[in-house]
Amino acid sequence: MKAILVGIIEREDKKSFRESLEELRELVRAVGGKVIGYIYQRRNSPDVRYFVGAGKAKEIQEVVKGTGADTVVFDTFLTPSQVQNLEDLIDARIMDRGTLVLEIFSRRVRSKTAKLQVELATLTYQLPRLYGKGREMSRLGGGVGTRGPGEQETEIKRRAIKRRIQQIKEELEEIKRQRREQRKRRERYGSDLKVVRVALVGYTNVGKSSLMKVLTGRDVLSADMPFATLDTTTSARLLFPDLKILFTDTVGFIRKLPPELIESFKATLEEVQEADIILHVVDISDSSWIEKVKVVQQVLADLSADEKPVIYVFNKADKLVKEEEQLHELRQQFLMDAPAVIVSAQKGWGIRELLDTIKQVVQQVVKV
Ligand SMILES: Nc1nc2c(ncn2[C@@H]2O[C@H](COP(=O)(O)OP(=O)(O)OP(=O)(O)O)[C@@H](O)[C@H]2O)c(=O)[nH]1
Ligand SMILES: [Mg+2]
Repeated sequence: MKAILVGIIEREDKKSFRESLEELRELVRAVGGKVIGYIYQRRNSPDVRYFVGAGKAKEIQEVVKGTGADTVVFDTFLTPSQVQNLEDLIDARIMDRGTLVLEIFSRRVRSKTAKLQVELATLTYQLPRLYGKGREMSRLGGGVGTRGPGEQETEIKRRAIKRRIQQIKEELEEIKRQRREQRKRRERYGSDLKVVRVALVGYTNVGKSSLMKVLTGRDVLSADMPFATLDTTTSARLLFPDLKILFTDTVGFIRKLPPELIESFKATLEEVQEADIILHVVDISDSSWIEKVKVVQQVLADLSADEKPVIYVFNKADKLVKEEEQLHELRQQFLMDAPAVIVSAQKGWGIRELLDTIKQVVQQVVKV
């Protein structure tokens, strides 16, 4: 994939515009693509027809021709008609943040649940975009740009998709039910043993899985790329002789995540909704960590999990100081209106303090 990225600067918000495009570049890389150029436009609101202005859209077509780019990725969620208009004008595959994130997810999924969730998200995303010549379908299917057959066939496809969506929803409902059963069984085991559920949440690539490994010894995948984790893993650790903590590692969030995706991942994210305590993991070596914290807080609110007790875990401290003894020097910089601990999952720094903080919060949450 040779891609050109397109974004608009709304108002004077240059910083978030730049960060958003940089992130989009990482997402293109995650599907093995290469970014060969950027095109942007300042405007107060997106154009209804092309997202960018008509003149700019023509310019994109020129650049595509000149550079041999095969894909144009828009840093937004395009409407179905915008996709069609752009495809009519530009001789390349048109993608937006939604299709790109969905493509990453479809390439990464392994487990049955995650596969179903991604398929559901993809179909839900496709459905309203399936119209006219049915081109959208072949495009999203990653196939060759075959011009689709016609209205009638589109209608047949729509019905098939709807049926499949219904089927997946039922299967996911069944999986949810089984997970609930499992949770109950885990909790019942040993009646004098108290169980507290702690969910690790955070922006993608901040180190949730690395922390999970340090906290529970469970060998989960961690990697320097967006969305390494697509399924939840739960693992236990005894904190007091009679208190078991169930840690759950979850899917990372990202700004402008397709709503269809969050909706589809509800089976997985139910672990977050059911948690007693949230560990909100933050990468403090990232200069835009505050914006990312806000994104995560918003998703938690969408999941109705924003009222739960939170512990902020400021990770990757080893990128800011050389030794564990220097962690306290960072404290002034990273104050929150909730308990916060500075750690390095990679070096194992601050883990003792993190466990102590979890204990304290547990004592407030449940009577131990
Ligand atoms: N320097 C440093 N790197 C870290 C630390 N913790 C994690 N990393 C690195 O950060 C990258 C992402 O780590 P993961 O644990 O996969 O992050 P995640 O939050 O689970 O990411 P997703 O599952 O993709 O959302 C990996 O390359 C890790 O090695 C840390 O404390 N210090
Ligand atoms: Mg992970």
